[in-house]
Amino acid sequence: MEQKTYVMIKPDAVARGLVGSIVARLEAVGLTLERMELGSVTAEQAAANYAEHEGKPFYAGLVEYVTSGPVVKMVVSGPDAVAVVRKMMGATNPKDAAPGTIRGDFGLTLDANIIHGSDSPESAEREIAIFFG
Ligand code: D4T
Repeated sequence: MEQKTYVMIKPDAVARGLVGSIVARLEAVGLTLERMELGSVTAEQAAANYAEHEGKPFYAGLVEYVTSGPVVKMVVSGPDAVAVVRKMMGATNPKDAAPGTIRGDFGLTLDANIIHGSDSPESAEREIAIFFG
């Protein structure tokens, strides 16, 4: 089924110059870049995006990290785009992510896990509204 998903390259990955490598992988499988923007995440956007984690011990660090520098925000579309991007990202913790996945190949620790991708079509719709208005 044709879907849209929200994908975000996180600050450490942008700072390390990984944008091209990551975008190339998304394009290589045939996903379509509908929108792409380099910019910052506001505290309000971070709070809205990570509302499910509010109150957890890692929440403050997570918000601080995602607002710490420029990110690349994208809307990506294609057949089953939500699941395809999640598969390409790999496990949340880069140390557990399989080689060949984006987190497995480019990341090392959970607190800087390279990339975000929506976990359902409903999340995608919500997140696209948060980050693209
Ligand atoms: P995101 O939302 O960044 O795509 O990641 P996931 O969907 O794969 O994972 P998540 O929502 O469980 O975690 C969101 C974000 O919080 C960081 N985190 C998570 C952390 O720093 N410590 C933790 O213990 C957990 C569970 C990493 C990703």
